[in-house]
Order: sequence, then C-alpha cells, then structure tokens
Amino acid sequence: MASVRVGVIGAGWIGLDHMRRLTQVVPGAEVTAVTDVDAERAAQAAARFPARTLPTGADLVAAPDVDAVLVTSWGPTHAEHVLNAVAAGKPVFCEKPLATTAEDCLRIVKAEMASGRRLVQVGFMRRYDAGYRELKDVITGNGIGAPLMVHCAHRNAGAPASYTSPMAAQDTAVHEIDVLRWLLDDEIVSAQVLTPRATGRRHPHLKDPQFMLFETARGVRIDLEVFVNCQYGYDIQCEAVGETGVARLPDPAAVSLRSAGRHGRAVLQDWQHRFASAFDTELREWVAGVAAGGEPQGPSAWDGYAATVITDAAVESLESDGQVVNVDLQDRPVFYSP
Ligand code: NAD
Ligand code: ISE
Repeated sequence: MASVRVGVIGAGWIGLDHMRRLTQVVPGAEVTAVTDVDAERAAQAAARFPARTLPTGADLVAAPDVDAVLVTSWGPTHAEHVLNAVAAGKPVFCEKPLATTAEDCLRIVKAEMASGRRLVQVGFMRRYDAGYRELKDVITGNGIGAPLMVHCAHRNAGAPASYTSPMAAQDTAVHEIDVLRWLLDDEIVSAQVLTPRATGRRHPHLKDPQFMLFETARGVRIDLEVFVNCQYGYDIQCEAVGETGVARLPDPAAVSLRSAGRHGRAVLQDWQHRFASAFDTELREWVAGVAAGGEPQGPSAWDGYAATVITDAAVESLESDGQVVNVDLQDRPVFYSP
C-alpha cells in the first residue's frame, strides 16, 4: 500500500517531534511538505526529513502531494488551517487546541458536518497512553462500581515567563479535561478554579499552583491540582474512587533503587518522555486510519469544541475569584455520537 503523504504546518517543538515520528517510528507515512511562518525553520525541517517547503498553510493544504495535514502551529492559527483542510476534503490531525475560541471550534464542527464525513482529529494523546487505557477498561468494566470522585494532579517542573495564568487551564488542564470526559464517558457541567498560596518559584505574574474543581452531568466531582513550577519533575496523577473500589493511573515504569541509605525511583522530567509512546500510538493509529480510507477514531472536532468551552469556563472562574461557572455546551449532534 502506498504511504500516506503528510504535510506539516508548523516546524516548532512538537512539529519536529511529530515529523521524526512519522518518518522513523510510524509505518506507512512520509512527510512530503512543510511550512512555517519562520522560513528558516521550515527549511531546516525540510532538509532533515526530507520534504519540500511551501510558503503558506493554504499552499500546503492544496498541494497534490499532500494526502493528509498535520497542524502543529500556534493555537490561534489552528482554525484557519483545519478549515482549509476540511474544505479540501483532506484528513487533518490538529494539535490541541482545536481552536482558541468556542466560535471557531463550532465553525469547524459545522464545516465538517457539511462535508458529510469526519476528517478532523485533535491531538489529545493521553487517550493513547497504556495506563489511561487500562484505567478506562477498569472503569468501563465496572471494576470500581459507579465512579464518585476523581483526584488528579498535573505537575510540570517549571514554566517559562511566557506561560500565563489562563494557560493553566488552556494549555495544561485541557489534557485532564479531555481525558476525564473520555474516561468517565460523562460531560463536565461546571468548573471552579481556586488559588492557594503561590509558590515563590514562579514568574511573578503567574498564579501557580491552581486548584480546579469540576462536576460532571452524573454528579462525579473531580479535583485537579495544576502546579507548573513544582521543581521536582513531570508528574501526572489520577485516582478514580467508585462505589466498590479505587483505580489509580500507574506511574511510568522505573527502576527501584536502594543505595546510600535511600530507596527511590527517578521521576521523569517532561511530557515528551512521559507520553512518548502515547504520541507514537496516536500517530500510528491516525496514519493507519487514513491509509484505510476510514474516518478518524480519535478525539473529534466535537471533543475539541467541548474542551475549549470547558477551559473557557475554568478561565472565567479564575478571573472571577473562584466563582463556580456553568459549562454552556450545545447539544451534541448525532454526527458525533460515540
Ligand atoms: P512552537 O512555538 O515550538 O512551534 C510552533 C511553530 O509554528 C513555530 O515554528 C511557528 O513559527 C510556527 N507557526 C505559527 N503559526 C504558523 C502558521 N500560521 N503557519 C505556519 N507556521 C506557523 O510551539 P509547540 O510547543 O511546538 O506547540 C505547537 C502546538 O502544539 C500548540 O498548539 C501546542 O498547544 C501544542 N502542543 C501540544 C502538546 C501535547 O502534549 N499534545 C505539547 C506541546 C505543544
Ligand atoms: C504543554 O503544552 C503540554 O501540552 C503538556 O502536555 C503539558 O503538561 C504542559 O503543561 C503544557 O504546557
């Protein structure tokens, strides 16, 4: 079977990592074209993988040697590229967020529905993590009875000066927001963000840590600590408490070391390593689906819309001193039924 020819918009951090994946890890794919508003970056990526460069995202989407599009540019530019791909009838994988406003997400949803088939997948890679998949199997298989509460933590070792307080929801908690909707097969109906005493190890403008509370339609309560300057490493925790049991996301495998009077395990330092195999599986399954001519099975444009509306509610709560904010989602069209 011929390779899926992928065009990549945005040759930054994750764009380069995905190009490496598509050319070295994922079978059945090649990168044929790349574009970046920074022409030098595009040229370097094109030389490395190798591919041709094109001046703009619109040129790349229209290119005859591009079967499918990967969007890894900055969030506010995603909607334009995804809409172009949908208009061209080409499958498009878009890194999170699908779009930075609910209105743009809905434009994508409407365009995709008008096209008559699903073309869009959003890069919520945690759904491809082996630990989260096992946790979902336990919950779905009634292993803990009806879920009642979920305790989560999302910790990054440090955050750059460009990281702002709303990004704790938009950039960071958005992963829990997506994976918890999927894990619980439930919808988030309200959000509240509280700010404890701030760490001294942050840039002064930043509210860090943040304590987020979500409620689902079935009444499950979720607490999520987002702490992006925790210093010690990258740490993702998730524990679901049900009527008959408790299920916990496993920590990544690590050697247990007893030495010099201590007993411990190393903690990973970044999301690239923590979710490396989830990213691999995510792109492997996406490419296989595109090659088979099927519709994408991963997080949909609707999931991207829901995540943006829920993060908007969390940011509104943060900016209104911790008010509980209701999530105002439209009804899910049948087109996006699970
Ligand atoms: P980055 O700044 O390193 O790279 C983005 C690149 O896109 C830059 O080279 C920039 O010049 C280019 N670009 C911006 N607008 C463009 C446009 N309209 N057309 C072409 N090129 C354009 O950023 P990054 O860290 O790679 O993040 C990119 C996206 O990936 C963001 O949406 C981010 O939220 C997402 N991301 C997802 C994860 C994850 O865990 N799934 C992790 C990191 C980043
Ligand atoms: C980053 O953009 C990611 O997506 C990472 O997964 C997350 O841990 C980090 O906080 C974000 O900034």
